[in-house]
Amino acid sequence: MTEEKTAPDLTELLADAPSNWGKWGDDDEVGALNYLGPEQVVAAASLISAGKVFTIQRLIGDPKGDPVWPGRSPAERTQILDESDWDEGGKGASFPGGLHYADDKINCFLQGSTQYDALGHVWYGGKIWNGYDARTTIGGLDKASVQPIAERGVVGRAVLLDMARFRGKTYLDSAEPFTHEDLEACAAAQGHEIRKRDILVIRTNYLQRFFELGDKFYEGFCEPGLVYSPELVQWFADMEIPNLVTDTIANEITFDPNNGVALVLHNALMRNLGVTLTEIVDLEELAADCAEDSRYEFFYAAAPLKVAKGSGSPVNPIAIK
Ligand code: UVW
Repeated sequence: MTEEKTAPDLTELLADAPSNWGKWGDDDEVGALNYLGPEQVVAAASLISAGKVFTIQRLIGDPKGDPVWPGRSPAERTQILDESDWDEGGKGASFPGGLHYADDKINCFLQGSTQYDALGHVWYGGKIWNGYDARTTIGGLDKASVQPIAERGVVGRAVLLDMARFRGKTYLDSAEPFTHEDLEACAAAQGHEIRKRDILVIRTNYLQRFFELGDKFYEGFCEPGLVYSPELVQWFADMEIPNLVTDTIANEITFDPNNGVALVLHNALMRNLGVTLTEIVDLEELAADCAEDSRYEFFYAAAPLKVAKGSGSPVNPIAIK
């Protein structure tokens, strides 16, 4: 993947963009998650009425394949011990009482499945979230790793914005853009509003194409998604959005159609505003249920794994209605 020759530098493009650096102190590592305090958690709990629970992680090690960012490889699960290890000459240890057990391990990118990105996962201009030096990432994230996000947990009111249904499509097209105004229009069509401090959960169903096309999915790779504009970034800042969750691999249009820059919003939202990003979720069952009961608001809880110095972590978020 190459940056277009004419693409401006992010330092130039985002020179006047809003920033939350320092807003929660010089030591902050969780950014806009600070918007989710006890008040938001208690209010979100009031959305639980039917007792319906949805887990929105994609399967790791799916026999049909795991969609990952180009250049990353899917998780590999290796069986270490199983019943055959207690056959004649096998490596299974003998335990008093006759215990046998299965063991396995996975070798995976921490961003290679449904995941939270650490705030220090992307940067430009030599600085990561909150102004920490990008050299603090060398050999592992000393600052703004996924660990503080995992220790805090993410709980709040979430709204599903079903952009695919809103546009009358099975899934959005490659490189199909949408804006914050489209999100508001989608919410209005669904019969609710987006409130301050809502966790935004956006459905494109784009990854269905991965399962339909196989490796061809990656030809001319450019996902659909939100597109950078100064107004969109200001809207996220004003709305105090803590967390953006999507069912695409990288949460935004891959290459900005206006300037060719890759992953502008990773930088404008995550690096600069501290908005946490959650990627590759599976929203199909939840979205079908929202369409059926016309309730697009729900209680959301997620805790990525506590990985020391990690730049991301797998997660299985839960939505409850
Ligand atoms: C990159 O940052 C390249 O990808 P992602 O956010 O999907 O981990």
